[in-house]
Amino acid sequence: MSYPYQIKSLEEYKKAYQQSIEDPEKFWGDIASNFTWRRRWDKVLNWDFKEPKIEWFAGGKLNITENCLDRHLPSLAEKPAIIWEPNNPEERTRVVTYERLHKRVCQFAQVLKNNGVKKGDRVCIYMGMVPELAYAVLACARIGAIHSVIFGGFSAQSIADRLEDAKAEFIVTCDGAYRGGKDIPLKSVIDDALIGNKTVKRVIVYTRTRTPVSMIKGRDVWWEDEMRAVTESGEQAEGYGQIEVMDAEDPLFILYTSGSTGKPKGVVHTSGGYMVWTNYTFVNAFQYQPGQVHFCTADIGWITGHSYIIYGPLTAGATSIMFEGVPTWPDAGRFWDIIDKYKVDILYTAPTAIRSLMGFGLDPLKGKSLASLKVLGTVGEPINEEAWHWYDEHIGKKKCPVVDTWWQTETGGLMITNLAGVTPAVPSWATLPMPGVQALLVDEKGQEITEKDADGYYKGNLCIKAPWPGILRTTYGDHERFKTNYFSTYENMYFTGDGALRDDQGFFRITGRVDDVLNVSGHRIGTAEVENAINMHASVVESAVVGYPHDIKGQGIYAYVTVTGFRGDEQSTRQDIIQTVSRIIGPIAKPDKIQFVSGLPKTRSGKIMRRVLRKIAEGETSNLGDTSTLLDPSVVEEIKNGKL
Ligand code: 6R9
Repeated sequence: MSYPYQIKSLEEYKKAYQQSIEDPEKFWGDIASNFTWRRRWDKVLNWDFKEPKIEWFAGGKLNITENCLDRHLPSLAEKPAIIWEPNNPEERTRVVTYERLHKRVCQFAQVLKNNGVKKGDRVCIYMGMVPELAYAVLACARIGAIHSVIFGGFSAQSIADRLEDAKAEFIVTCDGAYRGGKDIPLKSVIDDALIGNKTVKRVIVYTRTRTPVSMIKGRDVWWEDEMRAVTESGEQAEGYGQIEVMDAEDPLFILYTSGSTGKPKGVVHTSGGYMVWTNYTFVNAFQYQPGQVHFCTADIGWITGHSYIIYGPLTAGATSIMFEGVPTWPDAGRFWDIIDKYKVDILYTAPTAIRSLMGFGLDPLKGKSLASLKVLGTVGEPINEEAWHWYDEHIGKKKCPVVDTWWQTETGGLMITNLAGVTPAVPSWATLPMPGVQALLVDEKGQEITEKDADGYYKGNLCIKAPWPGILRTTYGDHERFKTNYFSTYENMYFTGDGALRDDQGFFRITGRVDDVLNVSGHRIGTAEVENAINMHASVVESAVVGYPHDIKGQGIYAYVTVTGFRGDEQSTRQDIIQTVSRIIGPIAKPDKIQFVSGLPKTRSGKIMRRVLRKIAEGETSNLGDTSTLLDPSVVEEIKNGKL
């Protein structure tokens, strides 16, 4: 594999950026020509942010799995596509070559077909990090079914909501999953999610933990039986694992993510643009070289796993590590062991993981070489300088460029990042936009910021002026919501929800969300979602949730709650509320702090003044700003003085 579009110097970056803005159609058309298409596109880009409508490579026909698998077979058949590291380091690892991956994906594609899955059907995938998860994702893509992967930490209720929203008819799951010292009974969670569900026709269950499961006749089948049936029926059978030729703009997947209001929304990505974008950003930001081993520590349940464990690396013919476990089990040296074991070249992880590992000191690094590392990356949340330097010094030994990659579920791939060793790195700055990304900062009214603040930076809300190939195309089943969420705050711009600074060189530093979305350990959670879950508890009258700075998680969840009374004492009611949130959303959304209050600070029109609550949660009680519009300012005094 060679990547003629890999940028090799700052000059080349500047040139590529310029070209991508001046003539995006030529720029992206040239790059897309390096992929396998069944039919060339008629038009590289059609767009209108007002409608909004975005099409890349319209009229083009392809299948993304042909680009991930088939086209590599002549040269990379024996090369590892996926190296799987089990939760338990004593268990056998699995090396899946491109040839084997191709075969397994074709087989499972046939299994899906045998079970009635057709092009456009939604298949929900709720599995642990086993290679079969990657097979399932790619098999869906191969036959044109729309995959919707749900992270294993979400509750039955969250799954039920997503199944309903996507009107999914099929589920692929596991009996259970191993994560550190825990066994998670995935199938049993699915069973709970399916109570009352009328659309799901088939559940395919892969055996991982041998946890007892209840298999429902006519609905549930075993992965192993289905795969055996396919292989025994003769691999050469006509149509076996056959590719569905997709339109460039056919949906590839739905991935649910939290917004500032309501339930999570189903972000829709399509085939052609997403393929080009994940590949282009992978090859450029990490400066991937053929033969290198790439280790992205994310779960495939998040966009980072979709784009940088599966699609980006595989379209590039890379070797991608898939790790089933957690960084601190059996001990805090696990990542470092994996790096030495497989001679990992690129490590891509989250600031929260770095901070948590920093907390163990340098002992877990003793005896680890880490000499294979060439590039380090971070994603998911702003990285503080201390963590950046620790990563650079103790993991990269000051010889590996650190790329700080800012992007979102909605952007499909990296948006603002330095390119490893090619463009400058600045601790805690994401720095420069990728070619094709026209980022700008605006004020509340949508006017571009032209004046610097007292510190010498431009400061505002981060927007993007024109589409890049990986932009989301809609929110599933609700195009109006897509418009309201992303294109209505500011006219003719995609609004990211993030605030940022920019310096004179055009470098960006992302400061965090400016909307009601929290970022807890790199996971997006809407305050409204957590409030709704808290409010389900029988003793709760109302609640307000804000984020506060947390040493390891980046942000913690702080809930102000009014109750009708305590069942038992305060502490047991607190535990009950936490349990409720865990049931309704999942353990990742559990509040870190709950403060019981007699009332919430509301304006005369009934709006909760979150600004004030945020300040109190941050411990900044001296300057709460103007509270004169509050209905009852004494509430603020009480909350300020209240103990946790
Ligand atoms: C890929 C991913 C998106 C939100 C985004 C921003 C935050 C991501 C960041 C970062 C600062 C970085 N974020 N990367 N903030 N620096 N390098 O994380 O997608 O789960 O949708 O979250 O994460 O606030 O808006 P997603």
